[in-house]
Amino acid sequence: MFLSRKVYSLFSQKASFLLPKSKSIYTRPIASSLSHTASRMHSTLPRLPVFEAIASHDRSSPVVIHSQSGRRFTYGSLLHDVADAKEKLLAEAGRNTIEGERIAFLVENSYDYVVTLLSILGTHAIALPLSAAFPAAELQYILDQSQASMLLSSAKFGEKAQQVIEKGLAVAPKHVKLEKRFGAEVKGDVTLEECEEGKGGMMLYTSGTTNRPKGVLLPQRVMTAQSQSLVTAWKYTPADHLLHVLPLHHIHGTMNAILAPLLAGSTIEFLFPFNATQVWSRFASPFLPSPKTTENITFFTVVPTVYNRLLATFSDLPPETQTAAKTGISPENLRLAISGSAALPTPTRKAWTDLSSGNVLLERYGMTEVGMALSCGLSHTTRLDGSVGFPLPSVQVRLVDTDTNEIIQLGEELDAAGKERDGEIQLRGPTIFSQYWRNEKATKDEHVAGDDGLGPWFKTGDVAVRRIIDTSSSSSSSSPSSSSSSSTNQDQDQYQEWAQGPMYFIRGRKSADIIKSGGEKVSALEVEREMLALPQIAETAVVAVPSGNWGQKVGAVVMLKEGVGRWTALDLRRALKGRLAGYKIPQVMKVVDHIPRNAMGKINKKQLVKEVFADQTSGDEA
Ligand code: MLC
Ligand code: AMP
Repeated sequence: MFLSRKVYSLFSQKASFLLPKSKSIYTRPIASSLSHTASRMHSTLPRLPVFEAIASHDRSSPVVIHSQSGRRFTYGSLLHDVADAKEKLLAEAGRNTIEGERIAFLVENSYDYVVTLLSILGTHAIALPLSAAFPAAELQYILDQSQASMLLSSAKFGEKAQQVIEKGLAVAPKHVKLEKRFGAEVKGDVTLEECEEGKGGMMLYTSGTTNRPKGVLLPQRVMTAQSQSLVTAWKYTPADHLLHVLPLHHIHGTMNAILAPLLAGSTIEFLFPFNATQVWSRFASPFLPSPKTTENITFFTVVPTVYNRLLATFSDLPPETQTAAKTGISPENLRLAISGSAALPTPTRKAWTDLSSGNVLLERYGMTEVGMALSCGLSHTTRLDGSVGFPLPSVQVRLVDTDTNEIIQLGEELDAAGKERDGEIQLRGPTIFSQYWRNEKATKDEHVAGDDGLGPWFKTGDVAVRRIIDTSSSSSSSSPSSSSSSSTNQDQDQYQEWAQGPMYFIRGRKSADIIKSGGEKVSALEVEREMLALPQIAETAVVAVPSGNWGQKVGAVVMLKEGVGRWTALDLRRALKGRLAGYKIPQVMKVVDHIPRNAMGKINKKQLVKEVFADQTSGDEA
C-alpha cells in the first residue's frame, strides 16, 4: 500500500499547505549553509509525509536553534543530514534493511536528536527515544523488552549507554556512537523515493496499569495523523517559533513540539533542562533595551507544573526583565501557550492570564497511546476553565457511563435525577496506537469492540463529563467562579469547525493506581514492586497525594518489617535511587502499623490517602 495520498486526504482541505507545491519527486538543489559535514552528492529518503513537508519548506528557514549557544540549523541542512545519517545507520547495521527493528537512542535535546529520530524513520525502523535521566536498570528493561537491535548515543551520553549495555541485558544491542552534526554542507540533491507504508514508527514507554512500563507502538501513519491533526487544530506555521523545554521520550515533547512543528515549517528552540529563570529571560530577551535576540517566542507547550514554577519565580526577576517578560508572553507576541499532560489548576490558569495581559492558556488532553485527543480551540471563547475542549480533527470520542456501561449519547449527559453522568473516554481513529509491544494481552484488554463494524475503541481509563456550552460569546464560562475568557485583537477569535459542540471536562482516572506527578505518569504497582524488594518493607501501598505544585505527589504508606528501627522518607528515596527514575520515587511516606484491606484483600487507595495523608494536601500549593 502506498502511504502518501491516502493519509493526506484526511486533511486535504485544512492542511493543504503541507503538500509539496510542485514536483512529485523532490530534486531541487539546496542552498549552501555554514557547516562542517559534507553530505553525499546524491542521497535519498523515503517519500514519507514528514520528509515531503520538510522538503517543501524554505531551505534557509531555521528549523532548530540551541538557545544557550545560539547555534542554528536550517531546513535545508536538516534534509541532507537526515539522508546522510540514514546511510550511516544502515552501514553500521551492516544489513540492507533494518525495517521494523527497534533503534534506541540516547541523545540530548538538540539538532542531533531531531536528525537521529528522522534518520531512523528514514530507514523504516522504529525509533525508541530514551531518557538519560533514567537509571541503568530501567533503561535495561526497555532495551530488553523492546529487543532493540541498536543503541545510538551522542558523545554526551556515550558513557551512560556503555554502562547500560555492559551487563544485565539478555542480548545487548549494538552500541553506535554518533558524530556531532554541525549542519550539513549542502552539495547535492536529496531525492524522495516512492515507498510503501513500511513497518517504521516510534515507540514510547509509558507506565500504566501493569507493574512494568509498556512500549506503545506508533506506526508512521499514526505519527502522521497525530501531527497533522495538531497542525490543523493549532495552526502551526513557518512563522511560529516554539520554545522547547520538555523531555524527549514522551508524546508531548516529541509529537506536539517536534513532529507537528516540522510538518508546518516552524522553528524549534531547545532550552533544556527546564529552568524557570532561563525561560523568563528568553521570553524577555527581544523586549529588553539591549536584546540578545529579536526573535520572540510565539508557541509554548508545557505541563501545569512548569507554569506553576514560572509563576512562582516571576517576582525574583529584575524589574526590567519582568516588564520585558510580560510583553513576551502577552497575546500579541506569544501566539499560543498550551497546557496539558495533567489537569490545569484554576489558580494557575488565572494567574497566567493576569500576568500575560489576557493570554488564556489553551488546555488539551492527550495520552501516549493516542497523541492528543481533545483540545480547546484557538478562539478564546472556546477556552473554558476546567475544560479540555472538543475532539481534535480525525479523533472519534465517546463516553461510556462508568456506572451503567452504556454509551452516553449526545443529549443524554444527565441522569434521571439531573446529575451529570461520568463516562470513560474511549477513542478511535487514525491517531490511535497499534499495539503494546509484545503484550497482546494488554492491547486486547485496553480495547473494546465497536458495535458498528468500524473498529474497536481504546479505553483510556480517564473519566469525563460532557457539557453543552454556548461558546458563541466571549463571556462564556464553565462555572460561575471561572474567569471569563477575554478575546484579543489577535487573529485568534476564529471559527474552527472541529471546536464546536459539547465540551469535555476531565473528572479523574478510573484507576487509583495511576499517578500523575509534574506531568509524568507513575504506576503505583511499579513503585510497590520495587519497594517490596527492599529488606525493610513488609507491606506498602503507593498512592496519589494531591499537590498544588505537582498535581499529585507519589506517596507511600509503609509497614516496616519487625526489628527495623527508624526509617524515613529519605531512607526510602536513597534505597530506590538507581532502581527507579527520580520522579517515580515517593516524595512523601508514612509508616503505619496496619494497612486496611477489604474482604477481597484489596486496599481502597482513595480512602487510604485521605486518612493517612490528610495533612499533606496543602503546603506546596501554587
Ligand atoms: C523531577 N522530579 C520529579 C519530577 N520531575 N518528581 C516528581 N515528579 C516529577 N515530574 C524530581 C527529580 O527526580 C529530582 O529528584 C528533583 O525532582 C529535581 O529534578 P529536576 O530534573 O531538576 O526536575 P525539575 O526541573 O524540577 O522537573 C520538573 C518538570 C519535569 C515539571 C520540569 O518533571 C517535566 O519536564 N515534566 C514534564 C514531563 C512530560 O513531558 N510529560 C508529558 C508526558 S506525555 P532528586 O531526588 O534527584 O533531587 C502525556 C500525554 C499528554 O502526559 O497529554 O501530554
Ligand atoms: P501519559 O501516559 O504520560 O501519556 O499520560 C496520559 C494521561 O495524562 C492521561 O491518561 C490523563 O490521565 C492525563 N492528562 C493528559 N492531559 C490532561 C489534562 N489536560 N487534564 C487532565 N489529565 C490529563
